[in-house]
This record gives sequence, structure tokens and C-alpha cells, in this order.
Amino acid sequence: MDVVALLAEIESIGRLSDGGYRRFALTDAEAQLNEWFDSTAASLGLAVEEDRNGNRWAWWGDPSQGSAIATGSHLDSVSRGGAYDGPLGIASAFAAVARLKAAGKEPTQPLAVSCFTDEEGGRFGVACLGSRLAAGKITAERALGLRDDDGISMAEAVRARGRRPAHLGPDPQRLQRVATFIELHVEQGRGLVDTDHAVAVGTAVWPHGRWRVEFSGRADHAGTAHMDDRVDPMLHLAQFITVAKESARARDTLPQAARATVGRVQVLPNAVNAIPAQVLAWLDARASSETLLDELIEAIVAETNVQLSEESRTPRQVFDPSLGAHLAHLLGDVPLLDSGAGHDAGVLADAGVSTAMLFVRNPTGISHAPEEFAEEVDLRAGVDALTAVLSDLLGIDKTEQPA
Ligand code: HGY
Ligand code: MN
Ligand code: MN
Repeated sequence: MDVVALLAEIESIGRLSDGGYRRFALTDAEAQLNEWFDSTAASLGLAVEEDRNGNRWAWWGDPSQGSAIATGSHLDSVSRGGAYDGPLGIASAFAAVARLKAAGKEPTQPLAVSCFTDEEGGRFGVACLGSRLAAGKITAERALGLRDDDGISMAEAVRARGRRPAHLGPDPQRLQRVATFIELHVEQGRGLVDTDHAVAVGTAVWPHGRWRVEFSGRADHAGTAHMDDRVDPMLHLAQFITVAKESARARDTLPQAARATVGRVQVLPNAVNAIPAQVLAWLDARASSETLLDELIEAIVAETNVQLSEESRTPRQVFDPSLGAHLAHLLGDVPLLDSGAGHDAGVLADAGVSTAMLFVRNPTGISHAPEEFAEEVDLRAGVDALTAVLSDLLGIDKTEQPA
């Protein structure tokens, strides 16, 4: 079972004409991906459970035994996302399990390939919904009340998929079964590009959050309203975006890092020839420390005097340092990288699960876009690394099986 072949099996699901992917949670694309997950698991003799929040767990061994090792990621994407962000972690997990099975290994503790639903928050606006619900980091009530661009609530979307919204909620027993979680992920950045390593170990996820901002104006005709008579919310938005960018750029100086992005805007009425009545925009802000993120947000608010509504805020999530150091050494002293991107692994680490990430080299460094990429040789190096890590954690000797 080869990771490149596994990814090829799903490459047409949710694919857009420009090569990007739109694989939102609770849609047909996710249903097709879940069918692929289930059939791949079945071909490996793994028993699949869908948990109360829609996450999937493919078990090798009896989960009730506890102290499980889990490895996985997500299958959903942002709108026009890349092919690797998420699916690479799951395809690599299946390929690694296949190698262990082909080598006749029998783990002494349960092993799961995990698939967390709605990691990107692409449809309902809050990231890592599946893992946050399981970890009790967001209430079912708040999640079910989230609405997509068509005004459909998550509750309605869950019901439309034949599941019961009342089932969603914290799943502590399930997470307590997991002793260690490993997420392999395509690198979203260029930390590995100028090194001779195909794989790195992840150490932490930067604190990050999403804030909504609203600008109101006076709707009017684009051709008849004098320029001096206008109350144009788009101009306020333009100033806000410029201040956010400059505030982050001024703080984005090594060894610290700061990021501010406005990638999503809703304009009412969104007409070429009408001055908008209202503009909604979402700020994605991140920084290498909590204090720097607080400072960034304060600076933006002070300079623009806007009211930011916090939609989600994720603290710095630190992976298990001793596990990370052990794995880096096991893999030949590969680099240690922290992550400006959020991951389900961060939520599990926050929930007290011993967690580490493996990053696979991405020559473009680009993610959340069709240009996201990984060479086949590096994809297979990622499976080599994950197989070695699982062998080590499961207390079974390293396998030298070819890809
Ligand atoms: O937004 C993130 O960092 C992640 O891709 N959900
Ligand atoms: Mn992502
Ligand atoms: Mn991801």
C-alpha cells in the first residue's frame, strides 16, 4: 500500500477546475472521502468507528484496552485548498500500518488511524471542530449554531447527513484511550526546503485566532453620490487591512513572528455600482507567543478603534517535548519546527494527550492553495519516518519494508 497511490485514489474528490480542492465538512465530498477512509481501513483489517462528533477511528486491536497509539489528521480542506494538507497524514498512516502488517508485526497495544472532521473550519468558520468538540474545547451548542454562507446551521447539516445533533459533545472516554497521538502533515512553510532533510518534528502550534469586524456605511449610487458626501465602509476596511498588515509586519522579526490576514470579506449588497451599506471581514492573526499576539491585536484596535468580535482563539499548543526530542533523535536528528498553522494535534496536546507532529518537505512552502506540493520521494520518506516512529512507540522493531 503506497502513499502516492493512496493519494491518487482521492485526487478527483472535491477537485476544482483550477486544481484546488473544496472538501467541506458535512458535504458529499466529505462523504466520499469517508467512504475511501472506511474501505482503505477495511482492506487493512482495521475496524472503523465514527464517534459522536463525526471523527473516524480505524482500530488495529481492541481500543478498550487503552494506552492506544493514534496517528492521523483530517480530510477536509479550505476552499481551493491543496491536495496534501490533511490527506497526507491519513494516507501515510494507512501506508505505515500496511508496512507493519506486511512485516508480520503484532502491536501489544491498540493502534488507531484517526480522521478528525472539519479541521479547517471552511464551512462553519471555526477550525478543528471535530477535535475541539471531542476535547470539550467548544460546546456542542455553539458548534451546532454556527452557520455556513447559505445560512445552513451545523445542526441542519448534521441532520441532513442522517446524524443526530444531540449526539455531539465532549468525548473524554475516547480521548483517554489514546496515550500518544502522532500527526504527519505536509509542511506549510519552507523550514525544510533549504536543508537536506525530508522530515521534521513539530514542537508547537503558535497561538492564533479569528476575529470578525463590521463596518457600516450609507448605501448609495456609485454614480450620483458625491465623493465628499459618502460614508463608504469599504474605505474603513481598506484602512483596517493596511493597519493590520503593518502592525504584524513590524512584529514579524526573527526570532519572533507575527501574522495578520484578511482573506474573507462579505459586502452588502456586493454590487459593482452601489456604495456598500455594510462590510463584514474576518481577521486571522497569529504570533509566536501569547504576549505578542495580544500586543498585535491591541495595536490594531488602538490604531483603528474598531470593535473586534473574537470567533475563536487558540492558545500556544506545545507538543510533548520529550517525545519530540526522542523522535527527532530516532529519525536521525531531524530539525524541530514550530507551526504557524493550526492542527488537530494541537487540540489533543491541549487536552493532555502526549503528542508530536512530523512535517514532510513542501518545495513550494505554499499551503491552502493548489500550489501546495510534496515530491514522491519525500512522501515515501514521510512514511518511512512514521513507520519507524510507530514501531518504536509500539515496542516493535523497526521494519525496513520498501514503500
Ligand atoms: O488555520 C489553520 O492554521 C489550519 O489550517 N486550520
Ligand atoms: Mn490547513
Ligand atoms: Mn491541516
